[in-house]
Amino acid sequence: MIPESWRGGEIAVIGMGRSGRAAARFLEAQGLSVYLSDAADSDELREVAQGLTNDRLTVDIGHHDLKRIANACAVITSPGVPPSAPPLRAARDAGAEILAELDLAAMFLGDTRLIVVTGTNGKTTTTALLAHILAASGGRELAAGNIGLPLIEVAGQPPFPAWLAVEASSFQLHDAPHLDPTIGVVTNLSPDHLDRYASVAEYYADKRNLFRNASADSVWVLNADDPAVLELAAGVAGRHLHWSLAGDADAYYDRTSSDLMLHGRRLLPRSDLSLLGDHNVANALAAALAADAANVEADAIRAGVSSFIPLPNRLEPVREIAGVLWINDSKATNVSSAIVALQAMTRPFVLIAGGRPKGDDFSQLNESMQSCRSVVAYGEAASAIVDAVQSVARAAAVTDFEDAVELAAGEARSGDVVLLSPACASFDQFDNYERRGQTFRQLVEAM
Ligand code: UMA
Repeated sequence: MIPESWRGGEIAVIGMGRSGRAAARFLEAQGLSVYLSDAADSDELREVAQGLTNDRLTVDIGHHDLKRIANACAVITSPGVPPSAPPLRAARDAGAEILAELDLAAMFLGDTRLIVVTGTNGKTTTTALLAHILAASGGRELAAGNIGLPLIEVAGQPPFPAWLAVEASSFQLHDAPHLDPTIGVVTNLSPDHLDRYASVAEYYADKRNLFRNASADSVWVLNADDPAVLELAAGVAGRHLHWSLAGDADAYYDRTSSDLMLHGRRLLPRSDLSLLGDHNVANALAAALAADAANVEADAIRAGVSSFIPLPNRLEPVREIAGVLWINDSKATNVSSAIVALQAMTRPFVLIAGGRPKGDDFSQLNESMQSCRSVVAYGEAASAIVDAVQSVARAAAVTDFEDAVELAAGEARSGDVVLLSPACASFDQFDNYERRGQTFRQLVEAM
């Protein structure tokens, strides 16, 4: 339902990425006046602006009209725009309502029950797996939010599904007062995005916004092995369910029989999972437990989990060449995510890491380097990575990504893995981590 006050003026949409474009289109289709702006300027943005502009939708690129934003009835923001950015500061100073694109969508999704997945790592795989399980129990496979499809696009295309898997980042949770998950999942917590947050506590505080509308009817699916997750959810209203890799819980991994267990019963053997690594067993337990809380039958959960294939860029096996398996984990844009990949290695490996550092401590990688043959570091973080790891592994620094791949090929021996798990953002040499993964895949395919 459109708030009446929104009809009296203009809605400002900040940022013209996927979220901003989709939000502007949605609002315009509701008959509202929209002012969309982006600080950046490029041929691509100009072209998109041309396609979007009409009587109700004005687009500015290359700058934000702060006065216009301050006078807006409401301001819809994109995840990549930090709260300290001038347009959001102007909106706040003027007392305008600021809502994340995700939150705007939540206002319009009718009776759809949301399963919202957040956490530092594993949330995309868990969300995709949940969507796959929901599809195995009938309906189309649909996952939205940080995973790539802006939630507002789903809100613009009724009929809505009964249940929907949504990945939410801390950025999206920052301005999400309407988001009210029927089921919420927290995969794990560790320091991340310290280029945007002044402290880890600030980052966790945004994650805690998942619980903002908690009530006795809410269900929270939590990682029992992660004290930070348990602390985050402590005292939150609703039913708390837990999964664990370490011991008994609502869903757990039985290491003796190698089975995934749900409410004390065998759900499926680990060998039925095509995902690599213990962290993916955790993701599967989380998704299974959330699906069970959404009343999905055990048979559909089993069918969904066992037919799920790894997502691109997340420990994605690309190709085996002369006994060397090349794995693309470009999604590992922070140290904790790269550690998870290192721990999943069952063969000696050559690690390719680097890109733009996000303030993480690279020496944390060292504890998981026992079977590392060598490290090839590239990009802006190259020398920092070499300095941090050279006490435990042979390490070399190069500038370009392509050179890193070539050097890694020379380092690896038959039986090894070459693992791209950068522990850094991609932005020094690529538009995003997907492009970095795609380039890796292409280079490996061309060998
Ligand atoms: N901008 C301004 N003014 C500013 C600052 C930025 O206009 O002061 C502009 C930028 O020029 C840019 C736009 O704002 O054009 C920001 O767009 P965006 O970064 O929010 O990009 P979207 O395409 O809308 O993508 C976002 C998420 N991006 C981020 O959170 C950085 C996508 O998550 C998400 O898939 C998409 O919405 C749909 O929901 C990506 C991501 O990297 C995958 N997420 C982070 C992560 O997973 O670690 C959180």
